[in-house]
Amino acid sequence: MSNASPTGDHAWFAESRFGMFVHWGLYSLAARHEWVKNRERLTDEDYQPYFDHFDPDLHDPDEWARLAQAAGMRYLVITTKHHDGFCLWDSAHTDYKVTNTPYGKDLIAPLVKAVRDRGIRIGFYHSLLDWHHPQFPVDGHHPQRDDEEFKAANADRDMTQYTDYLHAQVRELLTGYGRIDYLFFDFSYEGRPDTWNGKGRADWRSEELLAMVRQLQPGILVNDRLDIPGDFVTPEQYQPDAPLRAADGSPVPWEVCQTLNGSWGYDRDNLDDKSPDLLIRMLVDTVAKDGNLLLNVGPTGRGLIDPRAERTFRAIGEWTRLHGRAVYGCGPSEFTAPPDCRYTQRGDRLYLHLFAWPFGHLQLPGLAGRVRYAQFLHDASEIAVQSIAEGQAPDTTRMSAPPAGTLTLRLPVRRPEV
Ligand code: FHN
Repeated sequence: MSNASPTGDHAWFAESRFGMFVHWGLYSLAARHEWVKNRERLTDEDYQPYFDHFDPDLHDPDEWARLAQAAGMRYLVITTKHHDGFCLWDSAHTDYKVTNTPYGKDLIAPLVKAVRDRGIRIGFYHSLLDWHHPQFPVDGHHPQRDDEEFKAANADRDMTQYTDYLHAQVRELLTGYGRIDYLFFDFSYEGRPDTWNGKGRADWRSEELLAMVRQLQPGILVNDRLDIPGDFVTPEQYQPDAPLRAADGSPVPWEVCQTLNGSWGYDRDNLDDKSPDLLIRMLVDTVAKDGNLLLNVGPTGRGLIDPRAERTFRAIGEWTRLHGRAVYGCGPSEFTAPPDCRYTQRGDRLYLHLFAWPFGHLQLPGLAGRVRYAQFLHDASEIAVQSIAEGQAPDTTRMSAPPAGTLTLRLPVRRPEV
């Protein structure tokens, strides 16, 4: 059962199906993972050099927007603040912000403009956790930490003051940059403040915060990580087995976020890249199950998207350029796809995605007499198939491998007469 009460404007979200997630901040300079401060148990002093040297001289927001567009991504989500508490905009509520680093300028406004100028929608990621704020519970994410030590460290910390700060910054972000389409609040599955500070559950004052968000940005889509139902559910780094449904069986909007290599922030030595083919199949699998894919990139400390990530996004773009009509605005089909295949459907257009070469004729159950012709999307050739009798399928012997990833056939079907 999924935890969502859809309120926001979902039309663009279901049409988009594919977005770019950008994790960028001081940790990008460390180039070892966005949790580097926590995992290496760095003190504020240990971490300060990344602040003192943050000057992304090669950053060009239009390059990022261009790459998102080239990949076929219809929205871009930027980390305004991650768990380390560093703010990418000129917040009036803290000195721990980009305008106090050598870079000295707001990073959010130019990116919002570059993204919007290319007709791409903008989303903000905002961490509920804050390892830098003096009132946020001391990070207790070390199982070996002694509870008594936690309680002593947190005894004089006032979560209410931190939550006031959280609300004030969200207000800044939602009033300073025009129309914002999407908001991704984030905690950490690895642990929660309610188990950290020994003072009971962390109180984000979620209902109050969400009401403010909707008042400031009517129609905005908010995820499900505020401890109360949001507009969409957020499985992370795994593909649900089927479309998500609420208790009453109604569809639940969802978005899976995936990394290119297991790290959200730039991780220089991490070579576990997912192939474009795998990522394309993840996109198709997600849409076939009525979801969106938010695919992440972690730019470098100098503001560049590294060449490996760029090559992957451009290869995906080769596929979306040819097959985009088989994912954008599509969803699951009432027909059952053959093995190693997925169906996506939009109206009377059924798209058959072949994840593996068919060894023989495909079985297309339920399609007998419903298909007038099939069309290979990657070369737009049409095979006049007068009809597909049960168990028959378009002649696949003439298939040529698409530039990347799956081959998509288009099988226009007439919906069963009601
Ligand atoms: O702890 C974060 C992590 O760094 C990353 O931001 C992901 C992205 O969804 N969210 C949390 C882990 O669930």
